[in-house]
Amino acid sequence: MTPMTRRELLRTAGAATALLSLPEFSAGADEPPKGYALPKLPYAYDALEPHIDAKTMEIHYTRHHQAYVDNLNKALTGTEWAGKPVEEVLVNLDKLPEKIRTAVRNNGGGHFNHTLFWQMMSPKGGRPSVPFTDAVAGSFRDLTTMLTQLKEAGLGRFGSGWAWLVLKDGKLKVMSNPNQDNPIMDAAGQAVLGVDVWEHAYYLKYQNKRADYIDAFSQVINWEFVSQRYETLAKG
Ligand code: MN3
Repeated sequence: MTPMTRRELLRTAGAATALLSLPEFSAGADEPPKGYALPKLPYAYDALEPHIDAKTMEIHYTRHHQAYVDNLNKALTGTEWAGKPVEEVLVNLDKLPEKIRTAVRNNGGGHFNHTLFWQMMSPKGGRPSVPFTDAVAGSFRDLTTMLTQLKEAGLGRFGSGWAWLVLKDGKLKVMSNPNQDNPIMDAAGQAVLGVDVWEHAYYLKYQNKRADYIDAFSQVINWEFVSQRYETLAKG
């Protein structure tokens, strides 16, 4: 094998450096990166076993969530909305060009929902805070009743979607949305807790038994995160 000339070596090293420093989203050469990126998963793929299996977590995160991120970036590239906080984009869907509106609704919703969803679960979920417990008691009698309603909403969703615990005008309520819709899209409130009831979230382990999956989900809820989220949202 011919040893590399100094010139070749420099060229190769330069190419490698350029590749590494490539922004996650290719804007113009002088513009900062404007794209969305997959957030870091706050635990290992197998951390929620046996309730949520490692294979499902890995595929859900690296393929499904990644696809929402990639397609959102693709849809928004070259528009004034590229790089805006995803929440801001989702509450302004009616202002987006019509030809990208559906793609942004689906993929922006997918990115936003899953970013929340990963944080709403944890191997050590802690306990609901007193202010959150009181708010749940005010709207549902108790936590168990709220979780039962959340499960019913998830089971009642035909096809793919989400069941949510939502804060709207200081009150907590349960609702469900189709596809990757989030309550903020229709000004229905802010999601405090949510469960993904797309088959991709549970089929490998639970097959068609969505009820068993929702029960398992309720075992890994990150009550500390959910309580904090409630308290932050309640302050307005
Ligand atoms: Mn999903």
